[in-house]
Amino acid sequence: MTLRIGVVGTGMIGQDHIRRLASSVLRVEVVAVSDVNLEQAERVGAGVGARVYADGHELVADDRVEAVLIASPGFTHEEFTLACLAADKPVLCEKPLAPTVDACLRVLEAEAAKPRRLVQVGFMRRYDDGFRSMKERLDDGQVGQALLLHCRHRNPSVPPGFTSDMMITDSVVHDIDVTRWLLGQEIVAATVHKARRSSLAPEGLQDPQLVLLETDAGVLVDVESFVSCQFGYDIRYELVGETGTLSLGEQAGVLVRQQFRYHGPIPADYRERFGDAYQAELQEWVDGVLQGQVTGPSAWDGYATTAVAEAAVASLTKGDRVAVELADRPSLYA
Ligand code: NAD
Ligand code: ISE
Repeated sequence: MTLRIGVVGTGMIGQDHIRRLASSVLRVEVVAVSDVNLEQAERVGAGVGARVYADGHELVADDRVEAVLIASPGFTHEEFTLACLAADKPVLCEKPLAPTVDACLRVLEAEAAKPRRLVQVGFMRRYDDGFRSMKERLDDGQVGQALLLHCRHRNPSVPPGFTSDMMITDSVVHDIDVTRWLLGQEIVAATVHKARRSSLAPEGLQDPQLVLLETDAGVLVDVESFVSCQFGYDIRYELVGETGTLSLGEQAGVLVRQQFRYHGPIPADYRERFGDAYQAELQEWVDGVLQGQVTGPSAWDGYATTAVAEAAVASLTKGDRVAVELADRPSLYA
């Protein structure tokens, strides 16, 4: 069996997903691509023999397309996800599910009326071997109950136009999702502190920031968001439990010890660091859809993450602790 999918958005991550789907993900064929940048879509589509659409809605309506991957910018996610739901087609939507709480709630409402889940959100860290191992050990009781979680999220640089809010809505959303998934708890408040600004940060960017999250069980989570760190893409985690700690080790491949020194490579960006996680995310999504199931990060996870991110952005603006109020969880996401 082969799943025929369409991809909306042929930019940076869309091309990375399409290349992976065409080369190493099994039981899948990219039959259509879409982008408002038609020239780019035609070039990418030609590379995999896919039909090309300027309008993503035409791609969703194409009978050959059985499932959709959305890799266009966040502000387009609501309309394409709703179109997939209306057409009863499974959809893997890149993060965020939608940029505002209200937009996420509209998606939740549309999906909650269905007999089964169709929407998955692209929180790929849940598919990373290191993160999975941390969760297995925590759930296994190896370090007792979680008390604290330290997260470091460093990017060497960001594209022009990246804002201080995006350090939360584009980057820290991954740490918010990992926190909820790893601990199995909801986040009830966010406080953002502005650190001394790096002289190398793009003009106007408040970089770095320290985001403090509180969970409903009282676990405190600190997230360093630093997007102009210069030296590489650096993701670190340490969970402090009652009887021990769980640390995500270096992911750099081979560490060389030689002539009284040791050294190793640092990933350049998330495509390199999380390449295996994207592979597992796509393969598990394809296999699940072929079996009529969508089991990865849900629209509820997308909604809850956006709600926390919105609170954190409000805290960045106001300087205060901001509480997170979640809607009632529909039974589809029990
Ligand atoms: P990008 O700007 O490189 O690509 C987006 C593409 O979408 C562009 O080619 C643009 O022309 C196209 N587009 C814009 N409006 C469209 C529309 N209405 N219909 C079809 N195409 C449209 O951005 P990117 O970095 O590839 O990010 C895309 C999405 O993926 C974002 O939501 C981003 O947050 C997410 N992302 C996720 C990860 C991850 O690690 N999970 C990494 C990077 C990006
Ligand atoms: C980017 O959009 C991603 O999603 C990456 O995973 C994240 O690490 C990076 O900070 C974001 O800008």
